[in-house]
Amino acid sequence: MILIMNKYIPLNIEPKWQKKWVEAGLYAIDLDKAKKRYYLLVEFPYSSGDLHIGHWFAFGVTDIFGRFKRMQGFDVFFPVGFDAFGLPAENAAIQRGLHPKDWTLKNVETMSKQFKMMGAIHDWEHQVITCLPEYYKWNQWIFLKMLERGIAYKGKTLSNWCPVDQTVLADEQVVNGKCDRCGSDIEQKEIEQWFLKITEYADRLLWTKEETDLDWPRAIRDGQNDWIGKKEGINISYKIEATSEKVEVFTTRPDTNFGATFIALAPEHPLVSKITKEDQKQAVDEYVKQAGKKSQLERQENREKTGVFTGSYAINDLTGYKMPIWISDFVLMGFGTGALVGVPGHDKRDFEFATKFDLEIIRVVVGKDGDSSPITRIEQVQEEQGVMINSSFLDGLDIHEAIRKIMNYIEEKGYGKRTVTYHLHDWSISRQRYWGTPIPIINCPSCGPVPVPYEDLPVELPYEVDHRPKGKPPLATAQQWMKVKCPKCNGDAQREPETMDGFVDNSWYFYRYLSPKNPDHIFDQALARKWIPIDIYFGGAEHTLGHTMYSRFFTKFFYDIGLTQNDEYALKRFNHGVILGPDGARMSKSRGNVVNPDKQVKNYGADAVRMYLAFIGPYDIVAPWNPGGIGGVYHFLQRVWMLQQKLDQAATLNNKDLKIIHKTIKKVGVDVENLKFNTAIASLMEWLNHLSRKEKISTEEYKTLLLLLAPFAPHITEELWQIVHSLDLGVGHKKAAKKLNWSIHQQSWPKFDNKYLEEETFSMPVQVNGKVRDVLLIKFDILNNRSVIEKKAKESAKIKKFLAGETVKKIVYIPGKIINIVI
Ligand code: ANZ
Ligand code: ZN
Repeated sequence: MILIMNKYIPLNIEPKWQKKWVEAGLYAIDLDKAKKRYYLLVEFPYSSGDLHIGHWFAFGVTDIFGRFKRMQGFDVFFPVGFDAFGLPAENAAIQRGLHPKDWTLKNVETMSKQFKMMGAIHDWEHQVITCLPEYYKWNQWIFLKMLERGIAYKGKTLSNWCPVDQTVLADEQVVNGKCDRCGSDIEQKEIEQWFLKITEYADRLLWTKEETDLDWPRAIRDGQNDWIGKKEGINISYKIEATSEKVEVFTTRPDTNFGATFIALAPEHPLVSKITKEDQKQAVDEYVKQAGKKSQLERQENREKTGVFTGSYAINDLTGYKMPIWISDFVLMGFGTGALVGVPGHDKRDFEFATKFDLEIIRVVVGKDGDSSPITRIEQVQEEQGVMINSSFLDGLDIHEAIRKIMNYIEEKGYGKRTVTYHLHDWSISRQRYWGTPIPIINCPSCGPVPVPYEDLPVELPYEVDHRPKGKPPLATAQQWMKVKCPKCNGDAQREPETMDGFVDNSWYFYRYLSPKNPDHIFDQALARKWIPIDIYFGGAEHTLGHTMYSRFFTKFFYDIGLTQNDEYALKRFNHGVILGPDGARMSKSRGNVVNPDKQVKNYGADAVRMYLAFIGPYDIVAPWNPGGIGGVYHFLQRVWMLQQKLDQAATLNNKDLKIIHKTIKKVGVDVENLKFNTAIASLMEWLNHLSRKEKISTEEYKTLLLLLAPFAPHITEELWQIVHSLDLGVGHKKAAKKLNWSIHQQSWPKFDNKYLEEETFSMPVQVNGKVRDVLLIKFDILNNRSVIEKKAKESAKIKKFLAGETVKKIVYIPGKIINIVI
């Protein structure tokens, strides 16, 4: 026996291998020369301070996948970086007197150190830190490009305004109508801001059914489509009685117009002041004031309807009906025309409003249930389908047909015009903050806003500012910095003191990863051609609407200006789960439930922590952190370690051994490919149990075990690999170490041989109209489960192509032999 039995002590091996891997440049890849590219992206972390268990979950588990892909022969690019601008840095400045820059860069340093303890294949050479001028210069560059094309523009929008802090607040910063910082009542105020015209891309951002080349979760596609909220309808104008004014409403259901009984305006609607009658004025003013205290978000919540009558009426041209004009905060100024026509019989919100204020309810649609009685209960409100009644020339038509007919009629008569509206709004990027990208604009008293010339980029953030100014953004206090000459007239001018929303930074960082140091270009176009779209993008489900959609918008813009050749940036998106705090709530510093894994790493090793995180459940699991199970995984690794004792070159493999080897190779490979890490680990454990029962194990099976385990537990497997090799080669092992492929992480993923799996599976040809189009591996134990077999056959990607748009006439299945689908 040549083996020296060391105990498995992770701390003795993990730092050692991490160092050796870096020295050997084991994971460095040349993006330019790489042959089989695989771009693995995980949402980069915010530079918040410490790496917590959530980061390990996001990056450690995906590293398993990356390592697996490497072993399959891919050149895996797995970069890291930091989303480094943002409010917490500024709060640290305000609360603890630390400079946001110092605070952030210190955090980056700590987190990088912690990251490296994971033993991942991260490519640090391509790191990106968004708060550095070499990065944010390109935010400014993009802004100027967008400005040139009219995609960036200055406009006004109603915003939540805190009169005490003199600042705009995001919806999340408004709590019960009050500023979350100072507690004063907020107002809705028209504020000038810089916008990005994402609405110009609304149609292109819509996911269509035909998009089959992108593998994005249904929930994201639907979520984004809902958010874009494309609606085709018509704007109808109604005369206001006894005035020369008209009120224009947007409706998707003009078919119901014979049942229209009121008009409702948003409280901010410009007509309000014009048409309010004297005796209603006081009530209206008071209502408008109260509505101003609610954020737009709060107004959309389902609450009891409120409103005030203006005293004026509009005339419905179709019926001559005098519709009272009300104002109500459930009508949003930012949607349609800011006014709606109320049809209480066929819109639930209108019904609630009408019942509350005793307005008339007229039925104009009979639904599936055949109920044509007067509508008195909300359950009777038929919104989606039915046949028209009480509607003159529309009577008897299906509502969809009626919509077309009445739209034509209204357009012919000149009462209105077809239109498309979107729920999506242009993206306001102005922030009255310090720790962000300065907007590259110079405000000149004679020329107005003038773009900073490209050659003057970046506009760097000044270091010295007052972090708590009243009534102006912090940058406005940096007087030296503010003062500039106007690039147009050379007169005295001032810089734009506002900074960009942090979502600008993270909308395109994955392009910069390709060539983070390139001083002349936003990114290397040749590399982008090769590496974009990203192969797989992991991140949190909370980014359905913001980040993942903004990134699509930026990509489409890059495409339009000829920077890239793809107008989508990721082939596949996977929303990973969330590790909650031990108390079951989302981890957050303020709750004090953030778990830092350093202690566990110290006790059990990075390998055990990574593997445990992959083992706790499916990768989209949402579960509280419970370190209780790490010990079990550690014990598993310990047993793998101890198996050395049983190594025997004379050991032979019997049929049972071979079967479990090949079964496990296959199972682990399929599972990891499908991101089912937990079940992959379970089958490794099963195999280990088999091995533990044996008296001797062969080098071959031990090596295979190590290879399968290598992506999960890279350190222990490397150590054992070296030990096995020295056993293999006797005294010459030093020579082996010098050989090119010395590391286990340079080996290929083992291949399985179907021969050993034969008893469990058989190959079943799948025919379509008598021609073999695919061959499926079927387990013997489901041989007689006809419906499962049929389903499998129909779901095969190859077969689907032939079935698309066809009707299946019959399916002939001969168990254990063949299946034929007749179309
Ligand atoms: C008349 C009508 C009758 C409507 C009916 C619906 C059903 P959806 O419903 O999601 O497609 N609307 C228009 N402008 C609005 C605003 N500024 N704030 C709040 N609601 C507004 O959205 C379109 C409908 O939303 C429009 O169609 C309008 O109500 C309402 F049986 O008009 B409808
Ligand atoms: Zn000027």
